Amino acid sequence: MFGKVLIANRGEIALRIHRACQEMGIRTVAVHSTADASAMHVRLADESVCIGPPAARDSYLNMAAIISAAAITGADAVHPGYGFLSENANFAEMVEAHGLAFIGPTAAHIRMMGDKITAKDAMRRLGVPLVPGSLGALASVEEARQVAAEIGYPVLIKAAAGGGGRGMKVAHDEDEIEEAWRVARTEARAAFGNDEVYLEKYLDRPRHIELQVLADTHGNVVHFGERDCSLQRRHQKLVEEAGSPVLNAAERDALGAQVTRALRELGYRNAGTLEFLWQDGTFAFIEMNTRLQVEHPVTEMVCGIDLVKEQLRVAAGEALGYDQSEIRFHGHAIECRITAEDPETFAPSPGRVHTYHAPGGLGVRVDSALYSGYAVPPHYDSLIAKLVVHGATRAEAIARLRRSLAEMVVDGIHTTLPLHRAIVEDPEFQSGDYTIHWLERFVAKRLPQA
Ligand code: MV4
Repeated sequence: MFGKVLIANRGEIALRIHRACQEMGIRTVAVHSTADASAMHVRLADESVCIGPPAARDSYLNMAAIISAAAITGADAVHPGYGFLSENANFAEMVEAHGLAFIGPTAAHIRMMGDKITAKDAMRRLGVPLVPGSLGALASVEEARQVAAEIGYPVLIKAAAGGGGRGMKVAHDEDEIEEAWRVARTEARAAFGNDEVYLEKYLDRPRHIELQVLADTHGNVVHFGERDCSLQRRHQKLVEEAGSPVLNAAERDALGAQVTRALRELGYRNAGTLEFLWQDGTFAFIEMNTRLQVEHPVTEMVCGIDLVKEQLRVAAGEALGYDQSEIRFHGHAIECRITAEDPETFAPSPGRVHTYHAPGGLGVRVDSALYSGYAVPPHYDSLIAKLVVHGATRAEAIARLRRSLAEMVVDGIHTTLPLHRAIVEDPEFQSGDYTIHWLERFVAKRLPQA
């Protein structure tokens, strides 16, 4: 096992990784910007190195500074967390070129999945179901028109380098295809420096359901079930659940068997998540994330495993040591992402937290790097805490969530706690009957009428 791991991240996820390392007897190195000198991940790590000024591009995205910090401290592995450099294939390559282990997949697999066209092509060849659409990149607007005519409108033109909904345009009929093609390509070029686009049938009311997988370097691949991440606004997830309210055990097993077979054939390693759109009982693969995800705790709660420890073990070359039949799903878990934002306008609300009180009790977990007196810096993502609850049933998890949200206090800044309190009271949320569009409408209804 590794002796020392450098954590190339900040906030709650840096702390989350530190905790796993500490329990495994692994020393930790925190890296931080000048804005994060008094951050909790820096306080708790065994060692810390300042890697640059506040702007992420000069610190948490500064590959040379991070590799130097690893060399200076004698770390033997790097955990990238999520965001920042976690899906940067060049960084994974650089880490390994310096004799360090990258706690994640190979650079080749990061690169393959980073391009949505090569990702879909790989999954298609491996027999994973996809949304109907173009085979590969579109060469011209004529080709887009031809594929759209074959599969039927509405269609969606998407950027190969896409993500977060940028470079994505719907065409409802043939009259809209030229404009959608032009706008998608322009946005993709501006956002990603890559104007390759592809086309898919547009699903109008899907759920976003993703499957957590883990692979060792000995050919063993397992899945830890699905998460339903449909409750999002402008491509920011607010609430995630495990399992999905619409999936039963047989459907989970069937999807899991298909996906683990595919990833075994691909020679994938470490943790990964396959994203699907689900509509009317059918799954269609859209993208794969080659990192640990923000919402991984709901999976940990229902499976009783520590995904970060598993990542560390397989990165060190250990075999999984268990098979799919030994992974059991217990009860239901829900996560609320609490951000430092106005709960109505979503304007960022950085600043000093006067009082922080985390809820507790059976089945309650809070992943947060907050403390009373901490000043949330304005330079980074606004996530300040993940409140995760577990219950024997979805109804028990919801009751536990309601009382945990009532107990939690974050004073001094605006947070989305009031919005989460409203969501748990909603009968449609409670029924589990929602799509990716539900939260957008819920937020609009709450706003004072103009
Ligand atoms: C789609 C779709 C409908 N049909 N693809 C949005 C970002 C990217 N990850 C994929 N996205 C979508 N792809 C087809 N063929 C709807 C979305 C989508 C979405 C997907 C998941 C979660 C939230 C979403 C919000 C808006 C649109």
